[in-house]
Amino acid sequence: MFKKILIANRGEIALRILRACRELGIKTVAIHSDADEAAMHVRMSDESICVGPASAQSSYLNIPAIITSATMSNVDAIHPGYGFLSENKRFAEIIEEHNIKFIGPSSEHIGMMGNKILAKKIMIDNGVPVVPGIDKVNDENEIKSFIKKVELPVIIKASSGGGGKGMRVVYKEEDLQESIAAAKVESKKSFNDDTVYIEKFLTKPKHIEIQILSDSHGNVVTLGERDCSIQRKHQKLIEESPSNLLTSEQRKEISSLCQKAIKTIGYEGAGTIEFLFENGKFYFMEMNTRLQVEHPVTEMVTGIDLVREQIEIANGKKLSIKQEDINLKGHSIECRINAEHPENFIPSPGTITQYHQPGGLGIRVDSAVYQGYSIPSHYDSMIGKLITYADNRSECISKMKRALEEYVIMGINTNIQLHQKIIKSKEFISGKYDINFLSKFLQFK
Ligand code: MV4
Repeated sequence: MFKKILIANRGEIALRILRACRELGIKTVAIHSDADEAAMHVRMSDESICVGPASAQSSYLNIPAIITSATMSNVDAIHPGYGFLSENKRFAEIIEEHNIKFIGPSSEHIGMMGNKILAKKIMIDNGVPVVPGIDKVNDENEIKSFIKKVELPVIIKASSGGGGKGMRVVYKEEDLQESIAAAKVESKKSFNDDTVYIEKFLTKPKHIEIQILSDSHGNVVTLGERDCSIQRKHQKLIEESPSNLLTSEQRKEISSLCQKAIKTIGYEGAGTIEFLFENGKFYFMEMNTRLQVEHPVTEMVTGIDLVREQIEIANGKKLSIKQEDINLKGHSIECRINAEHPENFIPSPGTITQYHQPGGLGIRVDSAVYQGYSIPSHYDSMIGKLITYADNRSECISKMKRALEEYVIMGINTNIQLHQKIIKSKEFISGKYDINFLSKFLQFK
């Protein structure tokens, strides 16, 4: 087994990885910025190294400083967490070149899925359903006949995109060329690549994603789905597993298609296959090649420690879990706790003057904050995740209600009150919400 791992991240996910390392008897090296000297991930690690000034660009994204830290501290592997460098092909490549194990897929697989047109082609070739679309945007006649077939609206997406950048929805045929041009400019600016493609725009889909684990020996398991439809400006707010709108047949069918595709491409590690789900049908959107923020809800309903599995897979171990042993049991919901105003969403850095986190059966808090901690202004506003688990969905919601009431965070604004309102809404309680729910809810509340 690895003796020492460098954690190239901060906040709750750095702690999550650190905890898995402890349980496996692996030493940890934390990296941090000037602004994170007092951060919990630094305090809890075996060693820590300052990699640069406060800005993410000069610290958590500073590849030379991170590689130097890894070499100097003699680690066997690097875990990138999520965000920052976790889906950076070049970072994975450089780590590979230094004979350090990147805990994640190969740089080739990161690059493959980073190219959304290529990712879609691979899924089509493997029988995974995708949104109808075309990847040539310079032939106006071809686009016109595509629109005739699928009908407006259509959406233009950046091939290097993700998270909504470089996207344009087209409702009228006369707006087409202008929208393509605008999407190209934005995409060039954001990703230095102006390749775009067109898809039929689904107006009321859910965002449902399938978690997979794949070892280096060709064994692939799927771990059910997460419904991540409650989001604002492409930031997820609440996620749950399973989705009460999926039948076990639908789950089995999409899972086995994902399993087959992942097996064929020889992918290694944890991964998530994202779908839009509308009128009972799945449409592949993109694949994430990292551990995701919302992984705990899958852990709760499967009983599988995803970070432990990632580390063991990276170490060359065969998956010990068989598909037939994976049974989704009970229900889990995650609320992302952000340091931001609950109504205007303005970030709220500052010192936490009082802190009490909820506890009890079926409550999990993944957070790196503590009483007296000062939230720096330089990074993401997510300061923790409140996860509840119960036998069924309605008990899980009751538990979440209770846990949110118990949570005390003073000195800063948080979105706890917003969560309380959402989980009381009839749309959330029914489970029949789609990706448009939150913006409508915020408008009419
Ligand atoms: C779509 C779509 C509707 N139809 N594609 C948003 C981010 C990027 N990953 C893809 N996105 C979308 N693609 C088609 N063909 C709607 C969205 C979308 C969305 C998807 C999931 C969760 C939230 C969303 C919010 C706005 C738009």
